[in-house]
Amino acid sequence: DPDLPRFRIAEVRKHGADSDHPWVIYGDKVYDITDWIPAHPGGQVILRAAGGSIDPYWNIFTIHKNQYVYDILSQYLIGYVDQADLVNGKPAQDQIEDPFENDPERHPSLITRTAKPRNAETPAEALSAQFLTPNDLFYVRNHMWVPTIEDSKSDDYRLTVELLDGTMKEYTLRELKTRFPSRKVTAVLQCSGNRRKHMSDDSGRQTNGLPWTSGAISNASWEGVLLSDVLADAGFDLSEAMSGSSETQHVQFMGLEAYGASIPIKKAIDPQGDVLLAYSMNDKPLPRDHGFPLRAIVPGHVAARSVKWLNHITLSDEESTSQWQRKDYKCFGPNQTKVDWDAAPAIQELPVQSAITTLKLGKWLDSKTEPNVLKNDQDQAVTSQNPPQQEISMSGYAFSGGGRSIIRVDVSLDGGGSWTQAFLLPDCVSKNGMPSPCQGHGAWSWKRWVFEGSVPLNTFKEKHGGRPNDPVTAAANSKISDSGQKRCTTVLVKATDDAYNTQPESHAATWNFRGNLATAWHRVQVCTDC
Ligand code: MTE
Ligand code: MO
Repeated sequence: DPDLPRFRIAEVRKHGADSDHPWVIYGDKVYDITDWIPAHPGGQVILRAAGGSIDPYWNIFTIHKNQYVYDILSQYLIGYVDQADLVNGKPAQDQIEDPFENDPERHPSLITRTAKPRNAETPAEALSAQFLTPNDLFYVRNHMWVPTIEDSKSDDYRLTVELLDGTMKEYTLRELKTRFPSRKVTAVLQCSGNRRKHMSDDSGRQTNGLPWTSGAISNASWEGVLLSDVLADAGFDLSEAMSGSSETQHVQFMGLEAYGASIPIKKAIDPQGDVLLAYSMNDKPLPRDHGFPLRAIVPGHVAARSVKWLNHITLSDEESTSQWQRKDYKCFGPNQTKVDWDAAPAIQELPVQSAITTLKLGKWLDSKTEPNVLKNDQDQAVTSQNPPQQEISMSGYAFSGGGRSIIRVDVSLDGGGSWTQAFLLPDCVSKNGMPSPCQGHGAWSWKRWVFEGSVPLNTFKEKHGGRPNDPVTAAANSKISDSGQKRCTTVLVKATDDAYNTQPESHAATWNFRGNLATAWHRVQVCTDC
């Protein structure tokens, strides 16, 4: 409609989130979204775009790129952006807000997979160097921008809890900290996409999602209050739920930027489940990237359920309706590429996992000539020449979900032909009168393992293509020159948990098109030019 008015962008900016009539720009059009806000399925998050362009947000929430949504928006058209503010028919790039501009600074050693939104893995060396991953090296998985809460206002940060009957109760962070006993729980968070790159590389089949190697997992000590204490205070009947007769089946968590997920009520009320509303990480306030000022921690479950920037909890008879609950974080068979999402359950407890995170080659140990002992069926003692041996040392992590502990880590130096056991570090044992650093009722933390051994020269076979992108392989092979004959062997690791669950041999067998739960034996090729 050419008769509609034209607005300068400066005018649109006055209609921000705090105004009575929030406006947004889409393309070169201006919309008054006041009446849409209460009906917007994503809730108030739409206000994030108010006063500016909605395009960069729809690039994040791609679900909006759909005729149905355009039709809704068109009802709210009030005018156009003034020609003076347009370049090639669109607002100039410098006029469009960057949704990520207030994201925090990040440690340069994190391995960035995407910058906006921020997705970065913990560097391999840091994974096994310490039992508790330092906050600034903890992997980051953000679907959207990092919400900004000022430090000075964090005690007034509000969490609302809504029961099945609609009853609402509100808590400030100050109330949570003062009215409930604080708890510490040491727990791993692992993304369902950890090792996805191994799955696609080893199976030779593409997967959808970020190409994480072994670093979408970290371990920390979390402090907060028990979810079950807060639910009880809000009026939820824990004993009814314990008896299994509550209509409430799920606890839905919502984050400030519209991320959402849920967990079964059974986990939430389990007195040994240790589900926290956490405000502290490794004895420091939660960093912004990890959910400041409040996040859920659901130990033993896939990290997608540990919702950051938590501001709303809903008790419900159904799961969260978010795509991260109903789609995305599910697995299907290797043959299933067009799926009925509802046919598979959402990932909750994690399966058993392990990885090699450091690998060093040491000296060649000289060949030894050893006299053979005379055996019964021999009439002559012979001396045998033992081949030289390549020293090798490795370390890594092993972890299982559901609080199941790791009972054994098996290592092979010859591609799975023979096996030996790695040493499990006693991280959770109290030392010198000091209490154990592991808190909580389950084996929520990883076990770090180390292995020292040697590989006989004749184990190395002629070279068959390396995996130069794997940081572990690259580090191990950095001593090997590119020229000349190479002989390689594959070292690998697998772990077993206390239910005797163990990892699958191949990624091909558990391949799924979303690349979730890549837990096959971690293989690393080691080469020599001897
Ligand atoms: N919570 C919110 N609000 N937004 C998110 O994008 N990502 C989830 C989960 N909680 C996410 C979230 C996913 S998929 C993972 S793996 C973990 O947070 C990552 O937690 P971290 O960044 O602290 O390692
Ligand atoms: Mo994740």
